[in-house]
Amino acid sequence: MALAFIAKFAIFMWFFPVLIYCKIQHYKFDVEIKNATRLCSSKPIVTINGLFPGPTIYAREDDTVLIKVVNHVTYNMSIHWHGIRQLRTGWADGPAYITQCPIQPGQSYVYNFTITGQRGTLFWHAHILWLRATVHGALIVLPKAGVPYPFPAPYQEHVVLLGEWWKSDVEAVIDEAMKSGFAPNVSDAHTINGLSGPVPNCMSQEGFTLEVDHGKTYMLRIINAALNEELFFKIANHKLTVVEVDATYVKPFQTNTVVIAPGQTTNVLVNTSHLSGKYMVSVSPYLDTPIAVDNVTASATLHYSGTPSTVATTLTAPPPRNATLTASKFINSLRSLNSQAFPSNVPLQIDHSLMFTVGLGLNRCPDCVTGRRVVAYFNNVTFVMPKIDLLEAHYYNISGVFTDDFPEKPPMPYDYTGTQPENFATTEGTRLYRLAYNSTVQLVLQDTGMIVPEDHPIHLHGFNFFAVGRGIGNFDPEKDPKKFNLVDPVERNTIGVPSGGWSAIRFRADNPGVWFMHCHLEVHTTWGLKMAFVVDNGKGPDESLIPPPADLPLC
Ligand SMILES: *[C@@H]1O[C@H](CO)[C@@H](O)[C@H](O)[C@H]1NC(C)=O
Ligand SMILES: *[C@@H]1O[C@H](CO)[C@@H](O)[C@H](O)[C@H]1NC(C)=O
Ligand SMILES: *[C@@H]1O[C@H](CO)[C@@H](O)[C@H](O)[C@H]1NC(C)=O
Ligand SMILES: *[C@@H]1O[C@H](CO)[C@@H](O)[C@H](O)[C@H]1NC(C)=O
Ligand SMILES: *[C@@H]1O[C@H](CO)[C@@H](O)[C@H](O)[C@H]1NC(C)=O
Ligand SMILES: *[C@@H]1O[C@H](CO)[C@@H](O)[C@H](O)[C@H]1NC(C)=O
Ligand SMILES: *[C@@H]1O[C@H](CO)[C@@H](O)[C@H](O)[C@H]1NC(C)=O
Ligand SMILES: *[C@@H]1O[C@H](CO)[C@@H](O)[C@H](O)[C@H]1NC(C)=O
Ligand SMILES: *[C@@H]1O[C@H](CO)[C@@H](O)[C@H](O)[C@H]1NC(C)=O
Ligand SMILES: *[C@@H]1O[C@H](CO)[C@@H](O)[C@H](O)[C@H]1NC(C)=O
Ligand SMILES: [Cu+2]
Repeated sequence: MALAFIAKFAIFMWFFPVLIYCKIQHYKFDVEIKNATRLCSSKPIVTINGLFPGPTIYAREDDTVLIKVVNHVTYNMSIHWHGIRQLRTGWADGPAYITQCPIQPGQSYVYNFTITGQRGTLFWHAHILWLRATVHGALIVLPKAGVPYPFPAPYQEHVVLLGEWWKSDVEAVIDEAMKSGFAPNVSDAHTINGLSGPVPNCMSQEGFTLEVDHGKTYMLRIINAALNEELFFKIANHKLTVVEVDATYVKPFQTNTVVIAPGQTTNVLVNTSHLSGKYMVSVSPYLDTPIAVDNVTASATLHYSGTPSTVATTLTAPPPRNATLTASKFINSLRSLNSQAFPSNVPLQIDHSLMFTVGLGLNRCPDCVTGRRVVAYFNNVTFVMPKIDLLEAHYYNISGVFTDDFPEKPPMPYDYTGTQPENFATTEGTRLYRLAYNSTVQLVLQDTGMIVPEDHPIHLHGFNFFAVGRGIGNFDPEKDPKKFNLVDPVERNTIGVPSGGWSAIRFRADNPGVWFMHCHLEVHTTWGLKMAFVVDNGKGPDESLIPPPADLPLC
C-alpha cells in the first residue's frame, strides 16, 4: 500500500505539467467488486477501479472535470463530489434520489462539472446505501496555475484518508439494524490510507508508512471518510500547523491534535524537525456521549529516511474519546483568512432566519423486532426518500414528489437540552425549504437531548457557509447573536453541532437547484436526519439551473 501510494504520488508529479495546460480533466471510474486482503478482514468490497481507498482526482480551480462512472456491480450507485459547489450543475452533485436517479447495474453516467472559486482538499464518495464505506477517494483542487498557497510552499504533499472498517459486509450491518429498529454495529477498526496498523482480533497488522526527510515541511491533506465517527489525529512529538479546512484557507494556528468529523477535511503543515526516528500517527474516535463507539486506535508511522526499521517507534497516547475540551479548543481556533485575496463575504442582512432542531426520535415500526425504530430529524421531520429525484421533480414541475413547507422553526418549542418531551415520535415527510435566488440564510442548528445528545456533523451540498457562532445549551436568540463572529468566521461545508449545544451558520443562496443537507454520520442519515433546500432560478443569464444531461440515469 505504501509503495502504491508513493507510486501514485510519483505519477501525480509526473503529470503535474499536464494539469497546468489541460482545462478538462478526464477520469473513468469502474465500479467493481474486489477482494480486500490487506485489512482487518478479507472480504469482497465495492471499489472504484479495484482500489481501496479509491483513485485521487486532481484538478485546478477553473478546470472542468468529466468522470465517467460505469457500474459493474449489482448495487445501484451514485457518486457525490463532496464540497464541490456545482454552480448551476446540480445534475452532477450525486446524492441518489435528491439530484439524480441511481446509476443502475450495467449503466453509466458522466459527471460533468466546473470548479469555480474553490481550491483545496475535498473528496468524493458513494451517496447511496452505505457504500461510501469503501467507495471514496481524495479530490484535490490545486490553485490556478502560478497562484501560490497563502503559506510557504511545502516540500511535498500527501493525502491522508481516514476511514472505518467492518469485518462484515457493511450493507449486512445496516440491513440488520433496520430490521431490529436499533443502532447498527460499530466498526471493527479505523484506517489510515486503507490500513489499520496493529489491531486486536484483526488479521492484518500492516500500517501506513509515510517516508519523510529531515528538515522539510510536509503538507498533509487529511480527509475523514469514515461513516459514523469523528476522529482525533495526532503525530507523536510533532506540532501541526492548520492552514485549510473544507477547501478554504484559515489563519494558521498550531495544535497537537486535529479533530475531524466525517465529511470534513483539514490541511496541516508538519515540520520534520527531528534528525531521525519513527513516530506514531494515531487516529482515534471522538464521541463525548455514552453510546457505543469503535474505540480501536488506528496507527501509521512517520518514518525519517535513514532510520533503521528496528528502531522503536515513538508512541503517542490518543486523547480519550470524551476529550470535549481538546475538540472545542481546536474548533474555536478556526478563523477564515479574510485577506484581500480571500475575503470572508459573510451575509450581513438576513432574509431567512431559520432554526432547526437536530436529534433522534422513536417511531412505530410494526415490522421491527420491538415494534419501534429509532429515527432522526430536523425540526421533528424524519425525511422520507422520494421515488424519483427531487431535482427532476423541481425542474419538470412534477407534483406529488415533495412539498416546500419545511418548518422554519421547531414546531413545538421546549427546553431542547433539558427535560425531554415524553413523546419521542416524529412526523415523516419529503418537505423542502424554498429560497429565492441570492437570498440570505441564517440557520441555527440546535441539538436536542432526545434519546441522547450527540455531536452531529451537518453537511450542506451546493454551498459553503460561514460558522458564525457555537454554544452549549439552548440557543438564546437575544444574547447569542451579539457574540456572532461576522468578520472572519471559518467557512466550510460540514459543521459539528456540539452535543447538547448549537451551531449557527450563514450562507447566500446563489446556486439554483435542490441542495441536500444531512448529518454526515451515515447512521443518522439513514434514520432520516436529512432535508433539502430548493433554490429557484434567478432572472439573470447565468442564474438558472442548466438543463439535465442526456445520459442522466432514469428511475
Ligand atoms: C478472498 O480472499 C480470501 C482470503 O484470501 C479467500 O478465502 C476468498 O476465497 C477470496 N474470495 C474471492 C472472491 O476471491
Ligand atoms: C459538460 O457540460 C457543459 C455545460 O455545463 C456542456 O457544454 C458540455 O458539452 C458538457 N460536456 C460533456 C462531455 O458532456
Ligand atoms: C453485529 O454484532 C453482533 C454482536 O457481536 C453479531 O452477533 C452480529 O453478527 C453482528 N452483525 C453483523 C451484520 O455483522
Ligand atoms: C516550520 O518551519 C517553517 C520554516 O522553517 C517555520 O516558518 C515554521 O514556524 C515552523 N513551524 C513549526 C510548527 O515549527
Ligand atoms: C473499548 O471498548 C471495549 C468494549 O466496549 C472495552 O472492553 C475496551 O476496554 C475499550 N478499550 C479502550 C481502549 O477503551
Ligand atoms: C471521560 O471518561 C473517563 C472514563 O470514563 C472519565 O473518567 C472522565 O471523567 C471523562 N472526562 C470527561 C471530561 O468527561
Ligand atoms: C415549471 O414551472 C415554471 C413556473 O411555473 C415554468 O416557468 C417552467 O417552464 C415549468 N417547467 C416545465 C419543464 O414545465
Ligand atoms: C413531533 O411530531 C409528532 C407527530 O406529529 C408529535 O406527536 C410530537 O409531539 C412532535 N414532537 C415535537 C417535539 O414537536
Ligand atoms: C445578490 O445580492 C447582493 C446583496 O444584495 C448584491 O450585492 C448582489 O449583486 C446580488 N447578486 C446577484 C447575482 O444578484
Ligand atoms: C435501483 O434503482 C432503481 C431506480 O430507482 C430501482 O427501481 C431499483 O429497485 C433499484 N435497485 C435496487 C437493487 O435497489
Ligand atoms: Cu448526526
